[in-house]
Amino acid sequence: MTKAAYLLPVVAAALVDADGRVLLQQRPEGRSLAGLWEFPGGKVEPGETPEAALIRELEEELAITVPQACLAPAAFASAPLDDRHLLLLLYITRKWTGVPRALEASALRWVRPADMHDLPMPPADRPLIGLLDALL
Ligand code: DCM
Repeated sequence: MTKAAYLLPVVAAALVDADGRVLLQQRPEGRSLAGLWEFPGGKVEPGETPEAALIRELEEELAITVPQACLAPAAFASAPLDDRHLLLLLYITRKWTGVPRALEASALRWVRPADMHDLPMPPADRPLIGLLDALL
């Protein structure tokens, strides 16, 4: 019997600064995909809306507050992950409160989409670079 596909919903943010650069964070040692540069975000927990999950993740990971009205869904991509399939939904935001701090990541970096091609990124994040470049 074929195992049912198991989708893992993940949300992430492209935080865009006044110069059109986007915040990436480096996944820490000891976690899956360690060392790779990702759009900040994480899993949508059962019962959570994607927007609520993203607001929670951005507070937990970066200590910033993003008003829900400032989250614009922009693009999605998917990638196999172990025996599951990760579905990554990317939101663009240009407005938040607080200065991003790396509470969970090993480093933060502001990067133009055109320069992201040179960075190692998780498989679901990589296809979003071109879309982001076209949108910003
Ligand atoms: N993930 C990803 N790209 C992101 C954020 C997360 O591929 N921008 C993946 C990494 C993990 C899973 O989603 O496999 C859950 O993330 P976390 O470990 O941060 O909760």
